Amino acid sequence: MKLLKTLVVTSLMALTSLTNAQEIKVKFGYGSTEQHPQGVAVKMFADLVKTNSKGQIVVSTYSSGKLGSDPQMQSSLQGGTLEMMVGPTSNMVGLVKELGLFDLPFLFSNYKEADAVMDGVIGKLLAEKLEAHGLIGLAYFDNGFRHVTNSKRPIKRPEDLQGLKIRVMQNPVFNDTFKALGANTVPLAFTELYTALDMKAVDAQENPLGLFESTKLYEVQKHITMTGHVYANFIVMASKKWWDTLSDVNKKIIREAALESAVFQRKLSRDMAVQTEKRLKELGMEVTIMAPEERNRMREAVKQIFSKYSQIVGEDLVNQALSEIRKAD
Ligand code: KDG
Repeated sequence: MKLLKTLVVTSLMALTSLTNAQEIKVKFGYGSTEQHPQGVAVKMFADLVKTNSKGQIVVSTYSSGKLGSDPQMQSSLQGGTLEMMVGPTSNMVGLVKELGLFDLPFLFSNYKEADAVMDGVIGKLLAEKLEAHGLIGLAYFDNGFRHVTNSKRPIKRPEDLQGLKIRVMQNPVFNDTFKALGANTVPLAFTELYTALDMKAVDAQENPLGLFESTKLYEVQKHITMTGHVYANFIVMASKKWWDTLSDVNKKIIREAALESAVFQRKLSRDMAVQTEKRLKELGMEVTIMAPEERNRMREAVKQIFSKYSQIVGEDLVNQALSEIRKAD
C-alpha cells in the first residue's frame, strides 16, 4: 500500500514537472495603455495564443512602457531578455533604414493606401529585414494619421508652427520635417511626453488621436489641428533568440494570432479615432481646421524632406510604394 502511494505521488510529481517544463512563458511589452486599441489587441493576441496552444503558451502583457520605452524594449528583444513587443516602426529606422518609408511626410492619404503597402510585398520585405537584427516582424498594427497639438495657439497655416517647441519621435525624418516648418524640435521618448508637456518643457507634440486620448494628452494641450501629415503604424515583433527556440507549430500559432489580432486592431483603432475626433471639444480641445490650400503649403514646405529621405530609404522602394498607392486608390 505504502509502495503504491509512493509510486502515485512520484508519477504525479513527474507529470507536474513535465507540464511546467512544457509551459512557454512570454512577456509582451507595449507603450500605450490597456484601453488603447494597441492594448486591447495585445490582450486578444494573448488569449488567442493561449487557446490555440491549449494553454501551453502563456503571454503576460505589460502596458504603458512598464518594460521600458519603445527603443529600450527593442534592445531587450534583441538581447533575448524580452520575448515580444509592439511599437512604432518609426523607432526602428536606425536598424532598417527602409522602414523610414512609412515616415515620409504626406506619403499616404488614406488607410486603404497604407494597408496596400503594409499588407503587400513591401510590408513583407521590410518586416523580413528585421531578422538580420535579431527581431522577427509578425504583423502591422494601426497607430493612425498624426495631428499636431499644442498649448500656445491655433495652427491655421504652416507659419504658425514657427518657434513652437515640439516633441518629436527619436527619428530623423520627424526631426527634419518639423525643423523645415520652423519649429524647435525636441526628440523624446513617448514615455516622457506627458511630463514634458505638463512641465512646459515642450509646447507641442504630434500623434494620432488614439494615443492622444488614451494617454490623456488633452489634459496638457489646448489646441489641435488635424494635419494628418503622416501615417503611423506599429509592428508586432518577437525576439529572434527566443523565436529560434520555438517549434514550427508554436511559431505558426504565434504568427497567426498576431495577424488575426492585427485585423481586429486596425478596425478598432480607426473606429475609435472617429469617436475621439467627435469628442475633442468635450475633452476641452480647441479644434482648428487647416484650409486645404494651407495643408498643401505645409506639404510643399516639407517636399525637400520627402526627397532627402526618399534617397535614404531608396528611390526604387519609394517608387514601388507610390505605384502600390496609386493601385489602391
Ligand atoms: O507604442 C505606443 C507608443 O509607445 C507609441 O506609439 C509612441 O507614436 C509614438 C510616439 O509618438 O512616440
